[in-house]
This record gives sequence, structure tokens and C-alpha cells, in this order.
Amino acid sequence: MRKLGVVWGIALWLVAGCSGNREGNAITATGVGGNDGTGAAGADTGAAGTGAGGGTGGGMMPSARGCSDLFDQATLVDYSFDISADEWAKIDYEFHNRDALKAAGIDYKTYHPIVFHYGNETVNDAMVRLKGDSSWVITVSQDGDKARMQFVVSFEEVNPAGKFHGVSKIVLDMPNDDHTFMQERLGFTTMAEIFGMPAPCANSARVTINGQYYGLYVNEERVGGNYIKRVFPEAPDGDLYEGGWSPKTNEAMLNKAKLDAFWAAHDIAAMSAVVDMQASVTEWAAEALLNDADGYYGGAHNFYLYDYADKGYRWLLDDADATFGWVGRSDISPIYWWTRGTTQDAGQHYLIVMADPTWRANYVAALRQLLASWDVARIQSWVDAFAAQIEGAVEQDPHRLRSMEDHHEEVALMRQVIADRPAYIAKFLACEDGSGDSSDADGDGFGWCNDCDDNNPGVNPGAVEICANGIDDNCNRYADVEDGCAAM
Ligand SMILES: [Ca+2]
Ligand SMILES: [Ca+2]
Ligand SMILES: [Ca+2]
Ligand SMILES: [Ca+2]
Repeated sequence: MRKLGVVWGIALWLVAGCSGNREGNAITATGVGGNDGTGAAGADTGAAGTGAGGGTGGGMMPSARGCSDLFDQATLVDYSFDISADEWAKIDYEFHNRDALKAAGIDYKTYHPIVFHYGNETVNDAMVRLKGDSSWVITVSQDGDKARMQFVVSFEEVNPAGKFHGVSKIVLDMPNDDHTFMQERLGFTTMAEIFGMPAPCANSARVTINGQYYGLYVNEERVGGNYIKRVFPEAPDGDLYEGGWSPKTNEAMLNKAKLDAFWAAHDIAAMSAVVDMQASVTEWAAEALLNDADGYYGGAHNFYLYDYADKGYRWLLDDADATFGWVGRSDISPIYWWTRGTTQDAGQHYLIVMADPTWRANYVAALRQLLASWDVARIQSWVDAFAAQIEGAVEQDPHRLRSMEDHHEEVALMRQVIADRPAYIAKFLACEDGSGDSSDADGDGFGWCNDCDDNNPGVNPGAVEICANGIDDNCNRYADVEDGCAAM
């Protein structure tokens, strides 16, 4: 799949100082996009509340919500770097020798000095480093001379207080399997604008290096202390962990006992003692609706954990570049997503919730609540606007791997998932509450929405795990030895 393990990246920025100058290829809100396809989408989604979300009248583009103007959705940003031949050779060496450097214990994400340009502005003491994890390894191993570096640009390496348009770091993200060039942008935007939940600011940026166009990226805010101040101004001082382990705030005074209690939790009581349960299951439900194949809900991968004031830990979205994903499939169970053949693990805390009738019902209720705000036409209008905005930049991208025809097909598929995913979730919810098809094909007492295998009466969430049959009998993701059976 995509990123195996915790992913890096996403950048820091400051709330203050959003200077208003805009450079680059501004496009008008009315000049792009459109609501074509709305009728069909509305018919597909049924109870999904198409068009009820409002907000479309004020322009196609999403709102600013406190983001730096660098992330203005109406602008296709143009960044350029000047880097010396020596420094470029070093960064290129790191790029192609990541695993060897890592194995030798050598830092392979070092900062390199650049002169950074944006419009008529220049930053002489900026630095750039590579970013990525498995996406880095994959592009180097698969893409030959089209292998694409991903970057973090920092304005605070030389001057710790350095900022550019209120931002101390910029993340430039583009994995090799996103042929839409906008999955992460759309995932973050939908999370923030449709669900009103925390997500980094993001738009698209063309990056030019030493005068040559290098490629198109999702241009995004880094997650860190300044991000927390923007999204939780009422509770800005909590511990923030990437992947639930790696501290990003309060490094010197972390509540380690609380984090230990979090990882030691194996039941609802222990989990509830340190977790904001409602906020957390709502975040997972949002990922389920986003069809996120590489977040916490669908693979226990990319997430942040934030200790919110006196409410405890809550999950925060990270790395949305596999949203609207699952290779275009919309009929992924929002509970038993792994039954579609992934090898990804399910999260320890996720499984605690799904095994608990009360909190599992609360998760389903959160799906229902979020579905009511899903707005097919509005989200599709963003896809149309973003696609029109980046069309030329995609076409000219020297690191583009697929044809423009493929790109357009992927965008059309993304558009379709935006309509089909809520339709599937509506069907799932109608099974849950008995208002629609809640058939039980194998007659084991668990309808299809609550059965991880509705063609096998011996398999259901009420079953006991049978050892050595190679089957996850009790629908908890794991079979046999992985589910507590003694090794044979
Ligand atoms: Ca059944
Ligand atoms: Ca069954
Ligand atoms: Ca078994
Ligand atoms: Ca099992």
C-alpha cells in the first residue's frame, strides 16, 4: 500500500502575520468549476443531504479559515529555489541513498541552503530538506529519472524566529501514486470545510529549481505547535505526538505517564480515562467518509494525537494523500475495512471501540452526523476548480508519470468517489438502523453491515476465535496466533 508506518512532513506555521499580497496565477471564483453532474450525484447519494451544506454561493473556493495567504485556494502558487551545484549534489545523494544512509545511522534529511523566491520576494537564508518515508523509497525504486523529491522548506533554520508570510515551514507533498495531483489538498480541505474538523491548510504549488520547472506539489501547512494554536486557540498547550509516539510540542515536559496509560489501554474504561472518546470516534468516522486508505481508521498509520486541555487525547488527521482512495472503491466497510484485502493493521484503540457495543454505536452515530453535512456538489466543485487551476502545471510537470488522459481519468474517478462514498455509507447506516436492507445472508444473526463475512455463519463479531483455522472468526482483524492463540 502506501506509507507503511508513520509519515513525516506537514509543516509549521504561525497564525499571525497573514500579509495579503498574492502572487501567481490567480483565478477567479466564477471562472472555474461548475456544478455539472450535481443532479446525478444528488440522486445517487439519497440521504446524504446533497446541497444542504450551503456555502457554495459565495464562490467555488473554500474559505480562508485563518490560513496564511500562501495557502490561498484561488492561487496556484509559484515557488522557486536557487541551490548551488554542491548542495544539489548532496541532496541528490541523500535522495538516492536513503536506505544506505539510514542503515549507517546517518541523517538523510539534512537541511541545505537555498535562496527562495516567491513572486518578487526573496528569502536569502531559507533551507530545504527532503521529506517522505515509504513514498520516497517507492519513487526512487520505481520511477527512474522521473523520481520526484518531496521537500520541506524552512525559514527558521538560520533565524529561529524566521517566518515567511507567517509561516516557518512549508511542506511540499506529492506521492507517486496520486495521479490527480490533489488528493491531499482535497482531503484536508474537505475535512476542514465540510466537517469543520482540524486539518492543515493546503493548495497547490509549482516548484522551479535553478530556473527549471521541477514539478507540481500540494503546498501545505506543517503540523506542530503553531498549527495547534490555529485549530485549537482555546486549548493550545497540550502534548502533540506524531503517530502517538514522536513528540512535536512540549518536548521538555511531556506527560509520559499519560502516554504510557494510553498505550497500555486494552478496554474502554482504561481508554476513556485518557482519551476524548467522542472527538476521537468522530475523527475516525470522518476518515471513513473520506475513504482514507492510509490514515488511522483504515490502517493505524498516519495520525497525530493531541492532549486537549482536560478532555484527553484526540486523533488528528495526518497525511491525506490517500483520501478518496482505496483505488477508487467506495464500498469499503466503515467498520471492517480490512475485508477488502489489505494487509494493514487495525489500530489497538480502534479495535477496542469496535468491540464495545456502546462506543461502536457512537462511532456509527458519528458517521450519520457527518454524512448529513456531506455536500457532493460542493466537494465536486472544488475538484473542478482545482483541476482547472493545475491543468497546465500537470501537463508541463517533468516528473509526471502518466499521460494527461490518465490524469483526467483519475480526476473523474475522484469525482465519482465523492458521490459514491456517501451513497454507500447511507446504505450502511440504513442497515444499521433497520430502515433499509439489513439482510443477513449467512443467517448468523449479524446483518451484512455488522458481519465481517456475511457468507460464513461461523464468522461474526459474536463468535469465539478458533485457533489454527486460518480465519479471523470473531471479526477483530486478526486470526489465530495473531489473536492470542498459542503457536502450534
Ligand atoms: Ca451474517
Ligand atoms: Ca457471518
Ligand atoms: Ca481463527
Ligand atoms: Ca480474530
